Amino acid sequence: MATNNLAPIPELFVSYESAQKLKVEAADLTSWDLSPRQICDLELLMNGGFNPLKGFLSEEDYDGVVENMRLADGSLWPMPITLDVSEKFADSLEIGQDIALRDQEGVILATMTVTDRWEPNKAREAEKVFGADDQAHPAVNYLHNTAGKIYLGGPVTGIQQPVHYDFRARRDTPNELRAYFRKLGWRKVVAFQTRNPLHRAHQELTFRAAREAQANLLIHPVVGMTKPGDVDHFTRVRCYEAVLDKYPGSTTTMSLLPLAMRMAGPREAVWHGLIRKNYGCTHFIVGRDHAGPGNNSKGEDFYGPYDAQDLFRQHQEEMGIEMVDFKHMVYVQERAQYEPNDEIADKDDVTILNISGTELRRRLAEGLEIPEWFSFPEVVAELRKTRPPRSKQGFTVFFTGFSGSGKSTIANAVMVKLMEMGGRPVTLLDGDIVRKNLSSELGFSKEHRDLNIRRIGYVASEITKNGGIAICAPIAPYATTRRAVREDIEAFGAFIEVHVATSIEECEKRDRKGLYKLAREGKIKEFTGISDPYDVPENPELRVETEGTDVDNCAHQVILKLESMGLIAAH
Ligand code: PPS
Repeated sequence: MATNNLAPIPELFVSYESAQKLKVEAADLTSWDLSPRQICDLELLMNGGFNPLKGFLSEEDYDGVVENMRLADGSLWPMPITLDVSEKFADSLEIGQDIALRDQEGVILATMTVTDRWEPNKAREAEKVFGADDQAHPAVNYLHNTAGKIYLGGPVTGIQQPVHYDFRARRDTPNELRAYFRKLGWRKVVAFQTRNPLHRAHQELTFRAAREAQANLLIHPVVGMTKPGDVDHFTRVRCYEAVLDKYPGSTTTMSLLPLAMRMAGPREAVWHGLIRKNYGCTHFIVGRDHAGPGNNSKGEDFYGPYDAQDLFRQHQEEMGIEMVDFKHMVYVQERAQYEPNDEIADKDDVTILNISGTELRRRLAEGLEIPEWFSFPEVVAELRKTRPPRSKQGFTVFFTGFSGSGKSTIANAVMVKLMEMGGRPVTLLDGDIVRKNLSSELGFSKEHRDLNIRRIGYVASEITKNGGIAICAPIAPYATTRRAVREDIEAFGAFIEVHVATSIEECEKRDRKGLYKLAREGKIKEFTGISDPYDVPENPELRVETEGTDVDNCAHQVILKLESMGLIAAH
């Protein structure tokens, strides 16, 4: 591999003057509001990151990419970059028509001439591109459950880049990075792709990779979309900034890549390489299980640990970017330094230390020590700010059960006990109160109940995200809706489902509000437990029996559960 050719690469933008004109003209076109993932794809299409693509893939290109990683003209391209839309939108178009592509605020970013419209075989795409039609794979899940049914293809004319307000100085287009490398005389550049915070082992391995390739180093983290559950990019970028200071002066730089990852392992590695080539890099670090999606639905890995390296190696010559294998770096206590695991000759005589990702998350969650040999104090401090110990994080207690089961009474008692302890704000989202305020226009059909619960879930997720305690007490009769709310909330903190398991007979006997009588008389329709279904929670965090147990005791059970989960400090 020689040095890089840093001539500018083609972009899809028109000149500034043409863009102003086109923007006015495009206002009259039929518009497609891009999804967050499509915005990421469009940005890299327009700025040349996805060179040689000239737009969203045509059907012929798509078929080639899915089948054998090649565009119709034979060029290597492993990932389908498609504009998925609803059937209704697709049906409203004529082939050959220009459409405007808008961001989520309605700003026109580009126009596209629709040359192709087809219904893809998603099962085939999943099998070929991601290795299995298994929805445990985040991209397969996206393909089946988020992506539209129809794909549109056609060339794109770029008007403006998507607007980013964060870390502007750290965002570069391929041509901006190329110009930077040209200016600094960086003729060999090794890129490091990452979606995780960097610790000492990463700093060591990236620096070694650069030294081996006699190259400069580009830390090129993805800030578009990564794997659900990853540390948010704001925190990560602050961590990267801290690590950047640890490299010898002027050897290393960092730029943020607005890519939407697919976690497609081997194909993703090749895709990442092609993108870095466009950004002017000569070398690319590929690790064990590069861009791995985690386990499949049988609990096994989707790809072999070195499949990504193998596929990259097969294609690297054609790609024009060379792979540097990732070394698994471990800390050797006696020598107080990181060394590649496979180069340690005296393994039996030394102490090798390592902290796994799971162990790190546990230590953060419990506020335990994270040693200096593992990470930089600045990085740990940033992570602690975002992931405070569980006893300082927000959480949601979600009571569910029949009307009159005692949900509200227990929820009130729990609220008061938590307020007595202090430390975090507590909000009660009681079924009746929510229906008077947030959901006053809703009735009790399945659709309306779901909407009501999703609203409660949304408010609770915001409270949880901001470090508060949300206590919800609706009937929430449907398991699927409860699961969806759980997923929304668990992105930010713990979700504790409490089934108030009072039997329907007992609720009816108590009939505190006289509603059961009316329901039996048919004066209230769709009454849960009488004339409407209730899915009993299968695995709630806690089930409380109220028959023969007083309210104080029920509330205490909830408090004990919260303590055992580390959400409130033991007292
Ligand atoms: S849901 O299903 O979760 O949206 O219901 P929720 O918002 O908790 O509202 C339940 C309260 O509304 C009263 N009510 C009914 N409940 C069930 N079915 C029907 N048809 C109905 N009509 C009115 C009832 O008082 C519920 O209050 P709680 O506090 O649960 O007793």
